[in-house]
Amino acid sequence: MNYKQLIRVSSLFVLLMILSSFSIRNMMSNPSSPDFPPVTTVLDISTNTNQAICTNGTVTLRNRVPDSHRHEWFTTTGVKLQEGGDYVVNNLTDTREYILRVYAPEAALGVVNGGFESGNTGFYTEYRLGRNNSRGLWPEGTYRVGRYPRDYHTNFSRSNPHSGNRQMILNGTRNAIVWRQQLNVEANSEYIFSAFGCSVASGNPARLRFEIVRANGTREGLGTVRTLPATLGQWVEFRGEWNSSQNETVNIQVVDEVSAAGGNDFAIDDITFRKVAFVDYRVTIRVQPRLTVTGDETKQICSNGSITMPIVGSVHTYKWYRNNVLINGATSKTYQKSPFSSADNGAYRCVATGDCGEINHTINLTVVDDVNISSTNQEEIVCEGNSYTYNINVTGSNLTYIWSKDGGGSIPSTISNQNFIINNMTQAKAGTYRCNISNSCTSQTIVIQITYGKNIESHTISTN
Ligand SMILES: [Ca+2]
Repeated sequence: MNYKQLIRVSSLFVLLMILSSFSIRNMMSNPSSPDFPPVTTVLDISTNTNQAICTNGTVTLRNRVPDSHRHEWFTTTGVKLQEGGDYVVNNLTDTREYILRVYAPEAALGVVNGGFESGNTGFYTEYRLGRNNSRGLWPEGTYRVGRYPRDYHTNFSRSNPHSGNRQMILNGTRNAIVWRQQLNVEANSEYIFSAFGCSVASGNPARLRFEIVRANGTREGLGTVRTLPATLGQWVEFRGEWNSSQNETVNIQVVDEVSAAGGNDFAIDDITFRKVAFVDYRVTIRVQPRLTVTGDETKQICSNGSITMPIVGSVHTYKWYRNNVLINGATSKTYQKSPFSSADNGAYRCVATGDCGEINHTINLTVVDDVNISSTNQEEIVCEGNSYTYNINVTGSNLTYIWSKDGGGSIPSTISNQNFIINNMTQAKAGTYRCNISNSCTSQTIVIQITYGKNIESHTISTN
């Protein structure tokens, strides 16, 4: 996979792992809530971006991009937070985005036959081409490209190429250019020069130096000069970084610094010179507030009302209790009964549990019962001087009575609340009386119609 392919694949699934570990403390407003143990969660951001990180929690951002050469952490405004390593975000307060900038080498840049699979071609060397036989590399300063070192020197190892079927095998000599190739580089770019080397005969392992020879002849070393391991056939990678300043043609080369004639026999393979590019990966840490609730409260509702847990935060489960008895089936933020009545008065405690804690809240509930007049409207003839009494049957909480009378005229002082009393009937007291009975929830009206009845005078009619 080259780096451009990697970018495409990576855009499909961000290869980031987040390790979050946070302990939940100081989150309970109600001391009766159980304490939560410290929680350690591994978040795979590609699949689980919504997993909770609680306020004041700690998250470790970890680079999980394969083949990354190095990486840096940035804010979204371009402020560098850290060079390399895991980035730890402590004491999270709000949802925020972070950028992981990953530098990785692109496909090999123009190096021809870096793995020597095409044979003895594509490169320059100051070594002489040895003969193609088992004594071909006898004198110092000779080389062959082939399968096994022993094919060209009876004292050399029969070790495999680093990859493929060919490697460059050398009988080392001091300060001669082992391998050189010319390449074009772009301005202000970062490159990685990499090659593999191993010893192929005992004694005086080669010490390889990697260099860039600039167009103006300046030599610039890459990485550190390294001595090959003494173990024959044990390949090690040499890797050096180089930053270009301008577009130019350079030579990249490998030089052996060891002058000894005995030993100093080695092989190289898989030479690459790759430009380093970066890709930004964005990750958002969503911070969930810890569950919070204000203190216990007293609440008055109507029969069709409901009570709601005034909680802030992400909750998974609710449990409701009335006077400490679990209410089966009450598992929502809001508890509603159809209808409520004053018989339901009591202390309602809700226990809410979420990603960021568990919390209690108690609502001391009073239900206002509906106004319900069971009496019917009345029509009555009351004779002058007589009395009339009617008591309205009504239920409901906190009732208010408002009497009115059609056609004007004052309402007798004997009429109050549910008691309709008329004494010593007169014409003026006749009329349609209405009583509106209400509370904070409902109201009803009853009508009492009083007609004046005049007494019939008795006369003696005489006839003659
Ligand atoms: Ca090879």
